[in-house]
Amino acid sequence: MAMKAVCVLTGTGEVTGTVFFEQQDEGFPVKVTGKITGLSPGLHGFHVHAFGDNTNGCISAGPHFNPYNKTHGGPEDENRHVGDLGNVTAGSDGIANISIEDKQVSLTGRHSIIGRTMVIHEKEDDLGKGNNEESLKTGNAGGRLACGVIGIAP
Ligand SMILES: [Cu+2]
Ligand SMILES: [Zn+2]
Repeated sequence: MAMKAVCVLTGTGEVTGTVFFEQQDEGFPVKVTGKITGLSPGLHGFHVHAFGDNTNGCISAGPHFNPYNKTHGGPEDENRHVGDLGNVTAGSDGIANISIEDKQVSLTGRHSIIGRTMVIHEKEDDLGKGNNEESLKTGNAGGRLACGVIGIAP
């Protein structure tokens, strides 16, 4: 059986997006698809953050979702936050088409991402390779352009 989730991202600026998640039989990988518009061309960090709280905007979502207490990394790394989905790439039209298959984010179980927040960032995520302290926490991805709470989809 497939489990599906959806997230509508909004912020204080131009950036908006919709992201879809699909998981078959509680297994991996989970498919993440969708589109984000209004971005500057290039790479933008894309993560699941811990809380589904947007009361003071995207900042209320807290740090990257990290149930195993690891350091920040890239999606292909063993050592990463569960929420580390890496970067999405916007074209010269400011549109990022998302097509990711991830082996750690899950829509079921104890560490489900349902009810947490998806965030798109101002800058590129250095995937923990920036040689400074912040790189191992946030990937130096900068401000939070838009975000939304991940919810159960039909
Ligand atoms: Cu983030
Ligand atoms: Zn992280």
